[in-house]
Amino acid sequence: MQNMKYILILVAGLAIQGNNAESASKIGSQWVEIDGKQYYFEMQNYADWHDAQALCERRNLTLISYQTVEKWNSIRNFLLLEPDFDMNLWSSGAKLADGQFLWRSTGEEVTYTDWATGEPNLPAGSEFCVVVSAFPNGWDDIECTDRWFASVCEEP
Ligand SMILES: [Ca+2]
Repeated sequence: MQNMKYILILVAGLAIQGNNAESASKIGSQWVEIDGKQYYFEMQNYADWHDAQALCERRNLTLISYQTVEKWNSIRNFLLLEPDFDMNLWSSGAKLADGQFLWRSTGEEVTYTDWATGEPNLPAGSEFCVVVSAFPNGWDDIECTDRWFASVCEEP
């Protein structure tokens, strides 16, 4: 039954692919094309932040970075329509000792943010990695090693 559902989603995805640059379509069980870019949604292997990076690198990909509101909105809107996908996902966001956040996959400073209410809360300098939540909406700095989440990879 699960396979049938994926086939139906795949067919529906192929039907809309190419009609609209902003469309999102499923091109495999976990490869997804959104706004013309391919992402790998790692939904089956939960990992801490370091292992999530390794899972992406194993595919010659990197953990996702959200440089713009458009990119974050695109991923979030896709997730909100995918009940089988996790809403909480690792990003490449990480905090330096001085409290500054970087997208570790690209080395870029984090400029656009969508922190959840009260975040980042920097408790005792223990939360150094950024998980994003499509619902309820918002980002959170959390422990890199103690928590296990799904993740999204992108091409470097
Ligand atoms: Ca936090």
